[in-house]
Amino acid sequence: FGSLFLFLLGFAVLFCSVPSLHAAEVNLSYANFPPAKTFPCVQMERWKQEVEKRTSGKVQIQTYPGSTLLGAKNTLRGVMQGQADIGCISIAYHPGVFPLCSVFELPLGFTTSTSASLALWDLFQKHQPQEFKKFKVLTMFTSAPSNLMTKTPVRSLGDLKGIELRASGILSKILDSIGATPVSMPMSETPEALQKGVVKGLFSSFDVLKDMNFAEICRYETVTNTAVYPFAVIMNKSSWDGLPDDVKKVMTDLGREQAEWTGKYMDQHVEDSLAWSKEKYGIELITMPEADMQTIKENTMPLINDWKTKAAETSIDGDAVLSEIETSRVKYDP
Ligand code: 3IO
Repeated sequence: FGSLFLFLLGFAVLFCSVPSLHAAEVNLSYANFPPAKTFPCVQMERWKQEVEKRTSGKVQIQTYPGSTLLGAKNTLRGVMQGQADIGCISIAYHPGVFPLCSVFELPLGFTTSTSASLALWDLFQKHQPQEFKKFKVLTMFTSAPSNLMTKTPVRSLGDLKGIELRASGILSKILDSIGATPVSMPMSETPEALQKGVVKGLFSSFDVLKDMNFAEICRYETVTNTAVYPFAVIMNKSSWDGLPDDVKKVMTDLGREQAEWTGKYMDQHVEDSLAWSKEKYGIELITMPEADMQTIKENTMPLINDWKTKAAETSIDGDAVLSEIETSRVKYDP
């Protein structure tokens, strides 16, 4: 009986200690606001897998999509305070907070997420702006160029007059400048606003037709290909400082690659989403008259000057920044 007891005891000790032998040295939480299927969460899972693989399991990352840990507007503060180690933010949800990187909410002429994401990453690397000084920035990327997704057809700017559309940040100002009535809110609040009729459509990239199932309610898609939404993946400073050097290196080396991976995923996914939406809901893709496209260009020009004026208040040379971005656009845009 004694030996049976010892055998069971030994078994219990072994059983309890084995999981801890395999536990990672570093455990990190990663908060994201939109649903798991959307591109910010797809890139989050890819980053998690790459980091876990490249650190041979030394690092384990627990991901929290769909605002299960922190929501769209409190991720910034939550990561600063350490409620999550890592968080994904949409820069447009924080007007005035990012005087440099908000430049990517302007209509700069990027035609893909890949080129805009790489240009944003380069800009950030070059300037290491004050606006992110409380964080370690792990990667950045953008949405694809924004378009109109609406319940009723928008065939010309006339059809846009006064209709309430969801956007955020400077993209809301773009809508205002072309006669729509912008309602600013995060992507994660948009399904309810569309459902209740608070908004009649939205201004974002076409990936969400599929990933948020907006094609069901917004059957008309008007191509404008204007500004993108910039994103940043931020890490709590003391969580970062506590990482072993080899882990820091893995994450640092991944920054640009992740920006490009996300851009490429997004550009392909926009195509997939449009094809899916046509097939499933018979959505109509609308092209604006050339004259209206010209009007959009002209009406949104003043927003560039508004940005420059704001940037100047924090000693940012807006003209220099815009010309660096233009150089990147020529280099990266297809
Ligand atoms: C976006 C945000 C969350 C999930 C999918 C998305 N596709 C494009 C965007 C950009 C956007 O509209 C936003 O609100 O940041």
